[in-house]
Parts: sequence; C-alpha cells; structure tokens
Amino acid sequence: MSDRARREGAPRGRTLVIIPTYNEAANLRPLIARLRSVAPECDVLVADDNSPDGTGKIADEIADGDAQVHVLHRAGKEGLGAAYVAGFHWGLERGYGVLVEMDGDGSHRPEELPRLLTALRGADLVLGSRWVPGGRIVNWPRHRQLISRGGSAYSRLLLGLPLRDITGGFRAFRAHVLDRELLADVDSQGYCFQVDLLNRTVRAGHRVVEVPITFVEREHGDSKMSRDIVIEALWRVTAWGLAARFGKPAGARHT
Ligand SMILES: Nc1nc2c(ncn2[C@@H]2O[C@H](COP(=O)(O)OP(=O)(O)OP(=O)(O)O)[C@@H](O)[C@H]2O)c(=O)[nH]1
Ligand SMILES: [Mg+2]
Repeated sequence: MSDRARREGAPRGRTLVIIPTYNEAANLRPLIARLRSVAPECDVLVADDNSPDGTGKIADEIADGDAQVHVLHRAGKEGLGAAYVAGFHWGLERGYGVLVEMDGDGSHRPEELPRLLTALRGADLVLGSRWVPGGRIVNWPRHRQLISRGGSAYSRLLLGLPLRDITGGFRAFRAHVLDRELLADVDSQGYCFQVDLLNRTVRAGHRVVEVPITFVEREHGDSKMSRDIVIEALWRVTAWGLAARFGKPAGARHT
C-alpha cells in the first residue's frame, strides 16, 4: 500500500489541542469549556509561558478537575513558536495521532474544530482559513485585516505557496508531518513561525487543504502582536523567498 493510500481516511490515534497562552486569564476557562463540550474526545494541552496574570494557575485548576486537560509550564515568555514546538514534542512523546494549534483568546472557535478534523481525513494538514470563500473576520480593525491579508499575499508570492491563509494559527496536523527534523529547523518566534512551519510542510510534499473559518477578535486581554513581530515576519519571508529563488536548498536552516 502506498504512503498516500495508508493516510486516507480518519487519522489514527488520539487528538491533542495545543493552546499557547500568555496572559489569557479571562479567556481560558470559557474557551476550554466550549472546546471540551464540542469535541469531548480531544485532549487539551495549555502551553503557558509563566503568564504574570496567573493563566498557568487557572490552567492547573482546570486540569485538576479534568483528566483530559494538561498543562505545560514554561519558564518565561519565549514566543508563540517556541511554545508550540514544546507542545508538539509533548504530544508526540505521548503518541497522539493528531496535533491541533489553537489560540487561547477565543479568536479560533472550538465549534469549528470538528470541521477541521473531518477535513483531515483527506489531508496531512488542514488550515482554518479566513481568506477562502466562506471565511470571515469579525470585529477586526481595518489595519489588522490589511496586515494579515498583506502578510499572506506577500508570503504566497515570495514562497510560491498555493494557499490563501498562510499566517493563520488554527490548524490540524497529522502527527507524522511534525517530525523531529522539521521541528528542529523551525526557529521563528512570532507569526512567521506559522509561515515557516507551513512552508516546510508544503516543501516536504504533504497534502494541505484549507477550510473556511470565522475568526473572531478577542474580547478580553491584550494582543501580543507588535511591530517587531511584523518586522521579523517581513525580513524572514523575504530572505526565504530570495534563498529559494537563488538556489539555497529548500530545507536549509534560516536564522
Ligand atoms: N506560551 C505563549 N503563548 C503566546 C505567546 N505570545 C502569544 N501567545 C499566545 O498565542 C495566541 C495568539 O496570540 P495573540 O496575542 O492573540 O495574537 P493574535 O491573535 O495575532 O492577536 P490579536 O488578534 O490581537 O489577539 C494567544 O493564545 C496568546 O496568548 C508567548 O510568547 N508564549
Ligand atoms: Mg489573538
């Protein structure tokens, strides 16, 4: 049986939803309650970077009352990418068959997770997408929409990725995509972590599909989006695009 045929149909194994958090105290309880109610078969891992607002403690309290919720406490704020990589390793070591990325601020609606998981029957990676027909953004100011749309368009062009939402972070992976080598190579901090991971997944030949989602602006807490994060994304995507064009191997490590 070919690799492809073996991967058709429902992925094997349990599903772990990884939620990176930094100061999401007001958001975490309602979010996990919604998630556990719409996808009770999924386990949850909160990857908290020692949030000053006590998010880690709240996560511990939730985990105390629910054997399917786990917490990974990290020493300090190291960025979204580092938290996800640690979360992926945690899940892979425990044999999960599917690993999901989801924000902890309510922007990614747990109610849409079952649709992502259904689409994973025919793919290695499913992207929740704001920029395919049916995708929507609720309550985002115009400048955020422009940054997000522009970031995706720029990345698509420079990296030659045939996808619409390249910076989004609501994603479901079959575990085999996230091999050690790939994770070791991903070293971006901010949003371009998502671009980097997606680029490497596509280059490795995996099947990626997009399903429309409605992305809802956070109601509580502050965004961690900063000018530095946008600048990091811009220069890295430019460097990757130029390297791919002028002959550096696609899998080369970029720093
Ligand atoms: N563990 C960890 N989580 C982080 C870090 N930075 C951001 N996060 C989390 O990653 C998720 C996405 O971050 P947000 O600040 O919501 O970024 P965003 O969604 O692009 O920005 P907004 O739309 O303004 O909310 C949230 O759950 C954050 O708490 C970090 O350094 N460490
Ligand atoms: Mg957010």
